[in-house]
Amino acid sequence: MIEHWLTGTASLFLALQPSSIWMPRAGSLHSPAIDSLMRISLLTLTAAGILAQIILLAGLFLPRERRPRFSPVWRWVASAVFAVCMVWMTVVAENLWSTIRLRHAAPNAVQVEVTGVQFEWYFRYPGTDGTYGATRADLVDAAGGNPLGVDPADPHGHDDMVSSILVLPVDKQAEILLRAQDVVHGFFIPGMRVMQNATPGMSSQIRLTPTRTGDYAIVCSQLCGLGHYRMHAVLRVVSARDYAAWIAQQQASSKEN
Ligand SMILES: [Cu+2]
Repeated sequence: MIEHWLTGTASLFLALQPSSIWMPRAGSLHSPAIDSLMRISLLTLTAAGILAQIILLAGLFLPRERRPRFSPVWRWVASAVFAVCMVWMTVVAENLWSTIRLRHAAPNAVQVEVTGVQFEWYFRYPGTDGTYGATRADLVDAAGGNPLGVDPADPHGHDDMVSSILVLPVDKQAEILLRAQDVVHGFFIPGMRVMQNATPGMSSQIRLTPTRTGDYAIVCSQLCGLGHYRMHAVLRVVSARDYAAWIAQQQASSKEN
C-alpha cells in the first residue's frame, strides 16, 4: 500500500506543477488544451485514488463498530460519479484529439510527408505543384540519394524535396502525412504535444500549428530496433520569410542534383 501513497503523492506533486517541469515548453496552438487536460486528469485520478486509500485504511484500522458503512445506494452513487468522470474525460480527450487528427486541414496548410525508416526520419515537401510524386518500394536507395523511392517516371515527383530536417513556418497550419517503410515508428514532438504512430502500409495524418519559433526535438516513441535510441531529428520553426528563403534554397539545390 505504501507504493500507492508514494505514486499518489508524486502525481499530486506533478499535477500541481507548471507543465514546463515535466514537458518541454509548448509551441503549438493545441498545446495549452493538452496540458490542461493532462493536469485535470491527473488531479481527478489522484483525488479518486486518495479517497479510495482513505476508505481502505478506515476499513483496515478502525474497530469494526466504527467502520464506515455504505448502503448499496451509496455504492451505486460512487460508481456513477466515477463512471461520469471517465466518460467526461474520454469525450473531452476525443474531441481534442479530433482537432489534431480528423478535422479538415486549412486550404493553405503547409504540406509535409514524414517517413520513418530504421533509424531515420525523412521529410518530403511536394514542391510547387503541391502534389507528392509516386513512390515505389523497389526504387528505395538511400545511398543512391533516393531514400523514399520517388519514381522518376511520375512528373509530380520531379519538384519534390526530401530533407533530413523538418522546417515549418510559424503561425501557419501544417498538414503532416505520416508513413513508415519498415516497422512501426512513433513520430513524437514533445514540444508540439504531438505523438502519432507511423505504420508501414498505411498513411496517417496529423495537423499542427506552431506558435513559437525555435528548434524542437523530434524523437521516435516506438521501440523500433537496435538503433531506436538514435532515431531523432529536428523541427525548426521559422518566420514566414525565412521559410520561403529555405524552400527557395532547397529547390535550387535539388535542381543542381
Ligand atoms: Cu523508430
